[in-house]
Amino acid sequence: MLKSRAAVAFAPNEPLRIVEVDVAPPKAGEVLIRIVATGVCHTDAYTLSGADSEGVFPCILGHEGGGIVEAVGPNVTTVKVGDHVIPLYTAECGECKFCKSNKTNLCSSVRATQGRGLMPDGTTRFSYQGQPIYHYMGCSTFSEYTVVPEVSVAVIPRSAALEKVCLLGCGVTTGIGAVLNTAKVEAGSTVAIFGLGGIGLAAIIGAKMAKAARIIAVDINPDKFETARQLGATDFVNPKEYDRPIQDVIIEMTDGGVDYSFECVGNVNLMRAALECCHKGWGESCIIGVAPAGAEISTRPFQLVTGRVWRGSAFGGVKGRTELPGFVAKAQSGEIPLDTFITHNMPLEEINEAFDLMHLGKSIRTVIHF
Ligand code: NAD
Ligand code: AHE
Ligand code: ZN
Repeated sequence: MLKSRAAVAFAPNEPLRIVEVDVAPPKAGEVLIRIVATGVCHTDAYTLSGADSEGVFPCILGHEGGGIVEAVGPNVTTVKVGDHVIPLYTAECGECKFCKSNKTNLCSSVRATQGRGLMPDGTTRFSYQGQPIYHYMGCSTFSEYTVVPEVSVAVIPRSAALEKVCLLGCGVTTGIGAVLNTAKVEAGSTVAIFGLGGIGLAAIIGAKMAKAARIIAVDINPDKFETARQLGATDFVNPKEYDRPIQDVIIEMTDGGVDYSFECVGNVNLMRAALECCHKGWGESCIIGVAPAGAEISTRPFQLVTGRVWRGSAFGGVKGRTELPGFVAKAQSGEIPLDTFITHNMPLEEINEAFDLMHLGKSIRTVIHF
């Protein structure tokens, strides 16, 4: 057993507690990673809030990490000790029906046990005072040491700064990928992005990469607009400044609606607005935000009958083991400006402050250093 400092979520809605947990060695097909740094994503806060139907406690949250392989279990062939890696919450086995379809990145190899906070053999590698601690999203990056399946590891070049490229483990890749991989935005398009946190700002980068002509940034926190502008947004809309539905405002601004919209908040009313601000005949809306368990989306079917398309994106449609090295290269060349996202850096001991800053709308991403 290895001792590891970890921020443990003992119960929903309680601050994380920094304790020393025990980490069992990796079993067959598993990899032990020393996490160097991790981002804090809104999905961690969502699960901590108790709204996640897959939330199991006590657990070690975190899914936006970068680290170095410390040990590998039997039969591991594609990852070795010393490799620099990003853990993946969307595995890539290359062999399941999903991986082989070439239509989705949603690998099924470890997803069922992952959703129950377990390793593929149905047990946990973490324990505290002899009691099991659950894994989270197959990553649990809020621990100095974590164990993940081999299929959930993307190997990246050693030259990449782990305390920056950790953000490619979720937020930045998700936003960019949703635009480029899922929606496949074309040059000249008009795009609306709802929510300007880590995901929405990354979607702006994606829209810029796709050469969108107009990028409309929507947020109720006007402090987010300056960063959005730096990244390439051309128009800024604060729904609080209008007393009519925001979809009507955007339709008016765009001579009938946008070509593409992205919901990056997790609010079902906003998802409806994002769909309904799309242009008749061809506008497509992509849901990225995660809504609470039990929430449902609605619109008039007529919206779809008249040509709008509603779709969703998980991890930006990105197959992590294959595609993350390309994202890392773009970050290293400056095409993906990760520094713009890192508003705060802090040690693990202060991680609850990272959640506070997120809830107050004062951070884009806090990077936690071990
Ligand atoms: P964040 O908290 O950093 O940003 C959310 C932004 O939305 C904030 O700027 C906030 O001011 C804004 N906002 C809140 N209510 C709004 C409203 N009514 N209208 C307009 N803007 C509003 O969060 P994040 O880390 O960027 O994550 C965003 C969402 O994406 C979350 O739901 C998260 O769980 C989800 N997510 C999904 C995936 C995926 O693969 N599908 C990946 C990562 C995150
Ligand atoms: N457990 C949640 C599902 C939440 C969800 O949709 N997660 C996204 C990633 S969010 C990352 O910040 C995702 O990838 N979904 C696809 C998948 O396989 O989980 C719930 O609501 O039950
Ligand atoms: Zn995330």
